[in-house]
Amino acid sequence: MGAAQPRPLWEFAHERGMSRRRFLWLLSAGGASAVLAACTGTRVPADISASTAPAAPKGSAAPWFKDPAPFIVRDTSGLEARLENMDGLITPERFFFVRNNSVSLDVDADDWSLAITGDAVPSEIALSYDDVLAMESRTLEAYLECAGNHRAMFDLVNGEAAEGTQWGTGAVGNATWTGVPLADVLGAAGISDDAVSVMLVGMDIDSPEAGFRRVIPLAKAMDPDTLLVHGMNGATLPRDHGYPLRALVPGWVGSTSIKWLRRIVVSADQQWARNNTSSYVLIGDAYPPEGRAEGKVATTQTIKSALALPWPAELDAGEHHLGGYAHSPAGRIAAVEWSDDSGNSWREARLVGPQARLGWTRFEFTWEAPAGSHTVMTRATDSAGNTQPDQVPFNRKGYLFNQPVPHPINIV
Ligand SMILES: Nc1nc2c(c(=O)[nH]1)N[C@H]1C(S)=C(S)[C@@H](COP(=O)(O)O)O[C@H]1N2
Ligand SMILES: [Mo]
Repeated sequence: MGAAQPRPLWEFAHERGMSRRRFLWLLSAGGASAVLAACTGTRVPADISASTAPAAPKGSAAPWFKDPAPFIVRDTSGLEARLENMDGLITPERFFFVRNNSVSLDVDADDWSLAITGDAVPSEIALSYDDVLAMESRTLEAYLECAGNHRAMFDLVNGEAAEGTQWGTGAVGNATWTGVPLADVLGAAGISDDAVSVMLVGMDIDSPEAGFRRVIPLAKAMDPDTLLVHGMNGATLPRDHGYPLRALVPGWVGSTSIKWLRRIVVSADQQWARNNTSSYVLIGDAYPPEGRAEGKVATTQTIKSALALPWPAELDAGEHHLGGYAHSPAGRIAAVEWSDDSGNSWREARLVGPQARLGWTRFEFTWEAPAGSHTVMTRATDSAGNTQPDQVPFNRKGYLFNQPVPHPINIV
């Protein structure tokens, strides 16, 4: 008699929470090894050479359906945008970065609901997709950035490597988002006067707490700009970005903008979860711990700027019009300066309008490129007076690096 039949791969993948559609896609793209890699969360090596990694490395599984070709594939959970693909202010969906802590989920909106619960919700409610769509929506332009954007610079610029996906400068995008203010949903549910914290919970079954989640204070939840988003850039929210419904918490680290939203828990107490105790926490000598967190909880983003160029860039000698993007959670960008002498002297770049209140800004300047190897740095200042600092104290998980980035440019 032969050996026992191996268990069908589909059965194994299904038990690990994989959808049939994704299973078939992985199988066709990378065979059984791709399916297994996705099931077991195997990581592929990071790729820092931004200009030559258009597709997923061989044998690795891309846990998304979006075409990875325009992106830098950092590992199986991240598609990093190439800012050089962009010229306008709105990032098209095909160029918008993806960051998944587990995998992109296939959610059937007809079979989905959003629960509003917690000890500060006297009578819990559930909203269907149609219920959400029937509420009044607003549209705003806002940038969305991963807390780990620029993480590779802790190593490349300061010589001290941080843990985690070694993002360059492309874990950020700027889109128009259409959604219902979270405040209206909380109003519809009816929350008690003693409510202080709101936890947003996603559907990811693979994440450590079964549901990727983040807590925000009531005031941020009631901010009219904090949305439950069902539309992106004028179309239905795509699956990789959280269909059918995601949170958008402008100005806060990207991990707060929970995708594939399932549950909102309102409490009269502060709530703690992995994403405000050990993850998305600045851990290091300069960051005293707060509450139950191991360090300082990462909440709002910091002011940053980056050139829209490959890393490293190669240009011909002569005059170039270089461009890039700057953004701050604290207000519009007031100025961007640039330097080609390691920050000894700075010149003013042009800001290309119009600037949305919560969006990013494009800047441009003309550079007469001499032959040889150079670095060009940019430094933004916002309307509140914040400027990118010369030095950011190290934190173990590499969040919120916002020193001016020395962008390598070879003139050939
Ligand atoms: N449910 C869920 N929401 C999530 C995540 C996730 O893994 N699961 N990743 C977060 C992180 S770390 C970031 S930076 C943003 C990225 O949003 P995007 O993939 O739409 O660009 O989504 C956030 N929301
Ligand atoms: Mo993130």
